[in-house]
Amino acid sequence: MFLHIDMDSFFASAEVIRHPELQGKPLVIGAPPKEGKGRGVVSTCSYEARKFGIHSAMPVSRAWVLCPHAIFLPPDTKYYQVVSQRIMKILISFGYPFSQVSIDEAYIDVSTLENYESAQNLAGEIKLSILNSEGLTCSIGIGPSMVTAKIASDLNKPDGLVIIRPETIIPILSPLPVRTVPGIGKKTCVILDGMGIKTIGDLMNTDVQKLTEKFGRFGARMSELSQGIDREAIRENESFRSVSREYTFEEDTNDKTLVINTLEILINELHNVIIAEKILFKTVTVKIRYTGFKTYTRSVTLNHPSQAIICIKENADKILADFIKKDKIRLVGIKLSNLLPATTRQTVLADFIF
Ligand code: TTP
Ligand code: MG
Repeated sequence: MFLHIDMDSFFASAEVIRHPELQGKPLVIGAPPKEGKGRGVVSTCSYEARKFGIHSAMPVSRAWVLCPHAIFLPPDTKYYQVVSQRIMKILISFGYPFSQVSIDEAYIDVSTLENYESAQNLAGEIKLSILNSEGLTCSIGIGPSMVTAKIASDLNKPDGLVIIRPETIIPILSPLPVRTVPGIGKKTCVILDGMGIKTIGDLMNTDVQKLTEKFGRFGARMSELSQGIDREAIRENESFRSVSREYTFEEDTNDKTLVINTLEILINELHNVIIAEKILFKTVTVKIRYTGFKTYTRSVTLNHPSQAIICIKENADKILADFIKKDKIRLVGIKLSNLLPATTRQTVLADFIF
């Protein structure tokens, strides 16, 4: 049994908290609209703005036409990350296996609870706790699998609480459009539509062989997901907090090239680990120990999780530049922390324009 927690209109609601005068107004977070000439997109918008047809990923120029009197604000991802971290801490504090999957959503595994009523009570407590401490509402879905919990959290937004029980999977999921299934994007939808598959019910009733012929392994996964079956288990964020490598030079050195090359080797090693373990990182830390054992560390935290080696290298080089001085270096180290499992959802997050 899983809970999926997703904050309501997250960036917009976070802005309302620090600008209470925006409460109840149509609020659009995104690139500057420039009186309709702006070329960027909408990150998100308040539910009041959604009434005008505005939604995430829409060109801001279109949002401007739909609701010129809306308040437009640029995203402040640093601030949203801080709020997000506080919310995730609240979720962790309930003590169940936990996995954050994007800036505003997480799963918790409540299989140890006796029944759906207990899960529902817990969800109520979580909602209250986030509301009391952050002033924000979220929507929670409860289901026998991660995919059902995720679908459920989206069914009654905002401030929703929806339970899908094993016996209600078919009646609840069947009428929903295939697009509702996490992982089924626009392109897949078009192909499915061409096969006459429009609803999750259609997908459930399609022979899995027909789907694998068209989509390969993903076809089989789609078929399972449509039945609410998800073999994914929570890979706990806490299971590893960081991965690191360090190297002590034979002789203390202030040879810049040697230090940079050594760090590069360590970075390559670490990168292999995170690829093999399918994890994303958000924080890069460089450690330097000088002759005499004086040790320094400095970190950079990214706005969103990454698996890119270039991200490690660029940040490490920047930090290192400050560390290479006249003093000789005894040890160099690199650490990646703030780790997340690389689930399918992350690829979606990485697509966001931050
Ligand atoms: P979502 O949870 O998808 O959206 P939301 O929280 O704004 O609204 P909802 O109530 O429907 O859950 O995404 C979380 C945040 O991620 C969102 O507040 C802004 C950001 N985001 C983007 O920047 N671009 C996007 O295209 C999407 C979908 C989200
Ligand atoms: Mg959300």
